[in-house]
Amino acid sequence: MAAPSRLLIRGGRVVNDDASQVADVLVEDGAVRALGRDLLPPGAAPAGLRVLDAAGKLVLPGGIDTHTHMQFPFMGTRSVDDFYQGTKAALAGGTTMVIDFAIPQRGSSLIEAFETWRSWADPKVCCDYSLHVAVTWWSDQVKEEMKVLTQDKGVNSFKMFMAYKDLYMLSDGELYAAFSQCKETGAIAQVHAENGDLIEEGAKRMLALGITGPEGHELCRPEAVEAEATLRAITIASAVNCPLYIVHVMSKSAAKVVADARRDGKVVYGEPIAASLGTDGTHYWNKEWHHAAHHVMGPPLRPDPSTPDYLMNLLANDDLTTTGTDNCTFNTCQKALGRDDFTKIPNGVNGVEDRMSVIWEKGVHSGKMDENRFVAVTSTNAAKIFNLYPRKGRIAVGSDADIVIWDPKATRLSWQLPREPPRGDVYSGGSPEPRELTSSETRIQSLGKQRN
Ligand code: DUC
Ligand code: ZN
Ligand code: ZN
Repeated sequence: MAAPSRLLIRGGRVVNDDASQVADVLVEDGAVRALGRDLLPPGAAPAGLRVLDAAGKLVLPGGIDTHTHMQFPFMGTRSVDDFYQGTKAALAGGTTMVIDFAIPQRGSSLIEAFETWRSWADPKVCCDYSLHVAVTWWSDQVKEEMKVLTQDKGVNSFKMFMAYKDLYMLSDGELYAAFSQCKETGAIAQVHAENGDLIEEGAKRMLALGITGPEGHELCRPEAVEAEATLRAITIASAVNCPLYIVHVMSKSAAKVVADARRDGKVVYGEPIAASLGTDGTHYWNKEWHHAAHHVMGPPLRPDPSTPDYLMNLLANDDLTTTGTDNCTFNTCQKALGRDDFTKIPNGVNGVEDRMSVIWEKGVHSGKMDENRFVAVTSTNAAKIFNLYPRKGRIAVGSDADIVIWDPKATRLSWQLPREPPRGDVYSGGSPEPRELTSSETRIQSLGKQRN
């Protein structure tokens, strides 16, 4: 039998969402076995024990990215971070678990979609993962499959789209039915909150005006389109007493709707993402088409430059609860599918590697939140909402050893997009060979310099 893997993380500051303490952490077979001062007496470490000195560092529960789309078949292509590359990027940034989405086509089985995503992820993932399942149509079969997924497959969250008309969008009646089934099964209901009908009309209007570039993507779906859907989803969920989780809160208007609802006593959670906390939608007006197109996602980043700061404030004061990324990366060739029509630009940005450092820089380093709130919004709150706590989201005896040693003084520079617009295949960082960009290379340039 192989010797058990033992690791002692010595002298770091262990940070949970509710308290911090200087302590050693002993890990055995992937779990925390002991936590306390001076677990190892002075002298040589016993054979088979690896010792890591964490003095001056923070020892954090691994980050949980609540929202990714690895190797997602979408808008005529497939997102370029697969479950290997994407989860490797996650680990590089301090995230030890991602929650991706199994998304069935209309009329297809939810269970089959779940199994398909598992067959893609299982052989490739480098970190822990779980799946939300999307409800993209409604029938008695869907209702039954939601029950089977929650009872037999460990699924505890379902996402409903209010946008992507004729592809994924549900009507209000279907939302009502799906929320009711979430309530019945004890799963948490999630929504992509944007008014799909208004987006379709707005896009036609922009194209008729001759606006074909990435700026048309934001202009056809302004903040009110997101805020309206957010309020409608909350109203419907409230009618069936169902807790609701709003994915990718991108605008001040939508965030205010969430904050007001919470003030009114509704059980609503809002999830801003690394991109909306780190940058804004002024990039859609960048002269360089590819620069602008790499920021296209749905819902869009907002041109109001005070948005990232505002969302971070609400994350700090608990109006917003968790953080994801919507990591759904497309390389420059893929983005070019929409060269002449913004509605064909594959929607998606990066962030899985950057989320923790963006929130550290703009949340903690800026003075808006302390280290404990940082842990809450990057890990613990997600673990609680998605039924993973306290195995995940906490460093305590018995918890999984998903541990990040975080140097609060370290800095890292973001990768810079090339000055010259890339043509055809992309050359990155002076590399002589054209190749697909990885998550970190497609990083949004404007996330800027980050301390982690
Ligand atoms: N938004 C994106 O930008 N990409 C994937 C799906 C979504 O809702
Ligand atoms: Zn979405
Ligand atoms: Zn998404």
